[in-house]
Amino acid sequence: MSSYGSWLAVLVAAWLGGLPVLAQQGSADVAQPDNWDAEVAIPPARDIDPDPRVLEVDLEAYVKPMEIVPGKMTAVWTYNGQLPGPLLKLNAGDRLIVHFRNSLPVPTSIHWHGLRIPNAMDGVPGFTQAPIEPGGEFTYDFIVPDAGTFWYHPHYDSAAQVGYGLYGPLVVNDPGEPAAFGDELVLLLSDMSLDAEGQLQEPKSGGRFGDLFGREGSVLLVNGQVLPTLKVRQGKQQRWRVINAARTRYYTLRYRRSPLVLLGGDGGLAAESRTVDEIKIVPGQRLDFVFTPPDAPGTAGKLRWYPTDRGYGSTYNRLAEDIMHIVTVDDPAVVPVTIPRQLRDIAPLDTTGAHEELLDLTIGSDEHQDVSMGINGVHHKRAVPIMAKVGETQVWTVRNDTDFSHPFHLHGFFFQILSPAGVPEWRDTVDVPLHAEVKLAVRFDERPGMWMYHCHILDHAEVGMMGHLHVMPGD
Ligand SMILES: [Cu+2]
Repeated sequence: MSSYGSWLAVLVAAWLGGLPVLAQQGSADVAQPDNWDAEVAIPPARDIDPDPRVLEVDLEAYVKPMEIVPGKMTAVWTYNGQLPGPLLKLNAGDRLIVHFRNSLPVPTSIHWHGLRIPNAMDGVPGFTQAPIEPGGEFTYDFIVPDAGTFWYHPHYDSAAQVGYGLYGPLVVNDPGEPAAFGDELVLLLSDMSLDAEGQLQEPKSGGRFGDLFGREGSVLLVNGQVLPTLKVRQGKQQRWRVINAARTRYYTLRYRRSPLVLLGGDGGLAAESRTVDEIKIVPGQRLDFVFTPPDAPGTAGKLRWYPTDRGYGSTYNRLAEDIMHIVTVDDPAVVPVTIPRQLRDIAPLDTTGAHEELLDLTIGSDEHQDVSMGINGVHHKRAVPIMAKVGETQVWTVRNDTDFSHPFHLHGFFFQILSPAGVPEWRDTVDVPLHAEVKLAVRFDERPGMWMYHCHILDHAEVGMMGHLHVMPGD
C-alpha cells in the first residue's frame, strides 16, 4: 500500500464499513471490468492531424434516422451521425481544428460552451460570425487554454436544434492531474421530446406554457441512449464527467444515497473536493465526480433521476426515473484510494473598486400576450450591451424574482461566485434559484468582442432572456 503517492492513503471509510471482507487489492492496482464502458462511452472523433498537440477533425451536421426507443425510427439531428456528437479530447494548450459542414436543412453554428477562446470562434450568428447556411462550411480553429469539461452545440435556433440532438462533449485534460481520480467516463445527459410514433415534436410544442416552463423531453438519455448499462467493480473508482445538455431539464441523480466525491465542474478542479450524495446539475453546467462503486460483487442497481424544484409544477406529481443500469461484476472488491481535499490554488479575484452591474431576470408578455423574457425587463433583441474593458474585473448580481429558476451562462469567461459562499472554483454556468440572487466576479482577461450571457433553459433564451457584453480592447 505504501507504493501509492504520499497523499494516497488507504481508505477504509465509514461507508465501506459494512463490507463483509476487507478487500486486499487497492483501486489503483486493478483494471476496470472488461468492456466496462463499451455500452456507454461516446466514440471519439477521428484525428486527421499526426501532430499530438493538434486535434483536427471533420464534423458534419446532418439528419440521421436512429432507433431511440425500441421499434421506432427517429430522424435525429446529429454530428457525424452520432448522438451525442463525437468526443473531442485534448490536453490544455492543444490546438483544435474543426472542419464543419452544415448538411442540415436550416442554418446553424457551433458554440464551444465554456471555452475561453477568441470571440470570432464563439459561434454566435449575428455577433461573431454569419449563420452557416445549408451546404455551407466553417473552420473553427483555436487553442484550448484550460483543463475542464466542456461541450459544443448550435447557437442558432438553439432550443430546437439542441432539442433535436445537436450536442457533443469536449474534454480538456491537465496531464499533471493524478490518474488516481479514476478512469474517465463522460456522461452527457439530455432528453428528447418524441411523439407516440417516435417522431420529434415541434420545437414550440406546448405553446405559451412551453415557453414559460421550458420544454422537457419525454425520453431521458445518457450518452444518447435509453437506460444503458455501465459495468463497475466494487471499490474501483471511476471519474465521471457529467454534462447537462438538455434544453430545459434539471437533473438530480442518485445511486441510492451512495457518496460521490465532487472534484469541480465547468472550469476544471475546484480548490477543494467535497463529498456529496447526489448529482445536481442544471442545463449547460458540468460536474466532475469520483464514483466509488459501493455494491457487493454480482449485484445490480440503477442510477435514478429525481425531479428538482425549479419552480411552479416542476416536482408536482412527477416520479423518479431510472436512467442507467450499474452492474457490479463478480470480481473481488478493491480498496478505494482517498481523494485529497486540497485540489488546487484558486486565488480570489480582486474586486476592489470593481464596477457593479445588476442583472434582473424578468418574465412578462409582449403585445400579442405571448411570453416574453428579458434581463432588466429588456428582450435580447432590444438589449444594450454591458460595457467592459480588457483587464477589468466586474461584479454582477444576477437577481431572480420570477417564479422559475434560471441557469445563468456567460460566454467566453470564467467567473467566481461571491455569494452564496462556496468552495472557490471557476464557473461559466450557475443556477439562480427562484426568488434568489447570485453575486459573481468576472475578469475580462483578454479577448475583446461581443459576448453573450443568457438563461440556459434554451426556451427562455429563445423568448428573450439573453443579453450582450461588449469587451473593448484595453488601453
Ligand atoms: Cu430561464
